[in-house]
Amino acid sequence: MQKIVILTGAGISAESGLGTFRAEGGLWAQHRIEDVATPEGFSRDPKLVVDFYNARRAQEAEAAPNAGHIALAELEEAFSGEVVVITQNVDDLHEKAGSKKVMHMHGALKSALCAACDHRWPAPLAMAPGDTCPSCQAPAARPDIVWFGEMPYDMDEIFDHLAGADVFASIGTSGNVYPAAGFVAEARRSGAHTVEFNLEPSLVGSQFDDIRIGPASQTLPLWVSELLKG
Ligand code: BJW
Repeated sequence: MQKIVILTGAGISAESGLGTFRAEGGLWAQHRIEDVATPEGFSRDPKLVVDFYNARRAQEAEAAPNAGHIALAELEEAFSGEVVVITQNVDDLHEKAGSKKVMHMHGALKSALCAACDHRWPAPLAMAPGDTCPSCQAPAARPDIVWFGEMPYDMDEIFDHLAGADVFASIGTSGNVYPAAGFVAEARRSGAHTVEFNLEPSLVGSQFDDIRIGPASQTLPLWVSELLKG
């Protein structure tokens, strides 16, 4: 076994106090997806969208990684092969836990993006609609987040990792959103052993070889110690 590819979703950060999307009372119960997670919503009401991400950036600043994030960082440190974390999460808890190879396919709260020239820079804690781009000076700053209808980041590299995976693990994601929900099928096609970690089987749960039910803060440390014992 040389390569472990890990997909994470909102569930891994739930025990750090960051809300998931589709749970009862989750983010999508409080905000309409069309209003805060689409380019059209941003054009209609940029202040609503910027405030939504400002609030989440403030929560991120206070949040600490939990035992699930820490177990994955320890795996990367101790495993003799390669460990790649592909996260749908826009928070920085994998990095805070010490993971080095982290790909943020849906963007990052800590980053701002210029809608005019695609320049990226570190986002201030509070962005404002019409903030100017430090590179081209256009008043076109937006949160560096992948909204519905936009292409997730680093897809070519991600599909290369999936094609080379010996183990594919999916953690705390409901399987509602593509292309991430299709990664298990891709990894299976490449012959990877596939394992899901969730409180309940996800929408694509039937495609996994193994399902570990329970909070990620408990199931991940056990799995990591199994892997490292060989
Ligand atoms: C625990 C736990 C604990 C709780 N321990 N577990 C029809 C078919 C197929 C696709 C489409 C379609 N129509 C449209 C599309 C495309 C669309 C899509 O998928 N739509 C669906 C709704 C149908 N996708 C897109 O538009 C994407 N772009 C795209 O497809 O481009 C074209 C393309 C084509 C081909 C290749 C590549 C690209 C872009 C998607 C952008 C998603 N953006 C969001 C918001 C922005 C980020 C943010 O604000 O944070 O990303 S939506 C939201 O959902 C967010 C998340 O990253 C994403 C996934 O959510 P996640 O992480 O799964 O959270 P939840 O809440 O759903 O689930 C949490 C899970 O954790 C639950 O299962 C719990 O049980 C579990 N859990 N506590 C373990 N302690």
